[in-house]
Amino acid sequence: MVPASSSSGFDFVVAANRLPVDRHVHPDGSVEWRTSPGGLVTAMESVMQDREAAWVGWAGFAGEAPEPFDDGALRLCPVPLSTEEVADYYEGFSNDTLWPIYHDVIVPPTFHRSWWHAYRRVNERFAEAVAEVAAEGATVWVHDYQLQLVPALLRDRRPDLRIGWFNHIPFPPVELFSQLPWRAAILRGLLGADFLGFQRADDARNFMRACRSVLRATAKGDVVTWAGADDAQLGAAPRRVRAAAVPISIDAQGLRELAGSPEVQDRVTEIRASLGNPKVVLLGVDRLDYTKGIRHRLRAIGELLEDGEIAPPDVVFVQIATPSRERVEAYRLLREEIEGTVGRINGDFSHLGDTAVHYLHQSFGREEIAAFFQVADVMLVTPLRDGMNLVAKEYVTARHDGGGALVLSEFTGAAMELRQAYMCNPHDIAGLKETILRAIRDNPAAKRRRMSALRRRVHNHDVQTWAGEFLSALAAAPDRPAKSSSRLQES
Ligand code: GDG
Repeated sequence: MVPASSSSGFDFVVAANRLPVDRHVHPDGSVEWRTSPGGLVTAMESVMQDREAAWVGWAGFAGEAPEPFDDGALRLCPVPLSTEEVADYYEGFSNDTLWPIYHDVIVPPTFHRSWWHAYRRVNERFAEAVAEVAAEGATVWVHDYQLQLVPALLRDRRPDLRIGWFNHIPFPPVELFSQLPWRAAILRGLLGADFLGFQRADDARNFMRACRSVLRATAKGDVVTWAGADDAQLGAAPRRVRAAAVPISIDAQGLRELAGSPEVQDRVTEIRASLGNPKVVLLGVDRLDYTKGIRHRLRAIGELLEDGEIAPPDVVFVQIATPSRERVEAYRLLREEIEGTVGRINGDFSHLGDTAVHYLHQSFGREEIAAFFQVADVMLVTPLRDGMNLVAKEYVTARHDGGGALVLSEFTGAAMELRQAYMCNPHDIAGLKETILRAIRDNPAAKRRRMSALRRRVHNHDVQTWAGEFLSALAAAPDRPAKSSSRLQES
């Protein structure tokens, strides 16, 4: 990457709800920004080389935003959110309206017009911030469901830009999407992009169907053509927008190196010993979210204990449930329910010194998670719906010793790629129980063959490949925007 300094703007701009850094305030009041661990930053690094790049996003706390600052070669541009906007745009519309609709309505979505107004206002602010820092003809990569209006709002301000959007979560079937009172506005927002990337081909197809049915647009192959007749934002000229699957992945090399480091290896031994050196460790690692199927998983584990198929101290289940969205009611209820279930299971099946279910409602460092993956003989990834699920990809990569087994829900994006996993339908508790037992009891050679194929797949399609594929698709998108002088006129 080259130093971010250009006064004429940046060639490459990322817009995401969050900046890739977290603020830490020390006891003496001094502030430190730490890069948040995660694949997105690594992916962006690989595509930002030799470009002047900026990242527009919320800094993670309400109130006034800090001035733009540099993190290495990257310019970070914080977008402010008020306390009310955090509640209405982020916790409300993003996480309590869109999130449930986009995840099969596992819990009922909440509709509030005031939340929608906040969502639109914040999207405008993001579009404004990107428009200010992007150089003439720059490439802009907008991320995720929190910013679906940004593509059109940005094109309106800056028709010279090449705009791509990637959806990290599923795109729902039109029958569910149509519940949204603001469905047309959201589609119009997205159609301001040149290229729309989705996790699965089914998500892209769902989007195309929604455009056809809600906007009466023409959708052929993977291109939507729409004149935007009733939309001032897009103008009258028909636009052609491509929508296709570009499945996300992980920083496989980084994780392999971390997993193999002596410190992590030491932790693997320590963790196994703390669990009483069981014969079989079953593991779940999820944000505590109703999409992740933790309740169904616990139900299956509880019944397997009851049937006497598994029992501590030989077989133990560890569930890491990272705290998430705790101010949203559905998440509070989920936590209560899960913790009640864990308590009941342990009450019934644990003995002094032999715990059946180890439940950890905590966040751990990356090293610790990499160690847990290697402790797990069977990894349980059982979401009811998940855009991709990076945990599945991380698990098979962290098991560089070739051991382990992955139980994977067919309702994850990862299931489209990780075909050699032990596939399950988490709604089918009897089937889930059988699959878990098969993953425990299958012969080791068969398990190793599966794991080796899974590891190869992730190795060949890592997060760097993903970012490269997305940007190539964006560069080749059907309608090259005309260079315009609008920005120069503005300044
Ligand atoms: C969204 C989509 C899509 C978890 N606990 C800890 C921890 N983690 C890490 C995992 C993994 C990440 O968080 C979770 O990623 P997922 O993909 O599983 O799920 P979402 O957070 O729902 O992400 C999803 C993803 O976006 C990317 O496009 O795959 O479908 O819902 O990396 O390892 N990391 C650390 N401590 C923890 O306690 N350090």
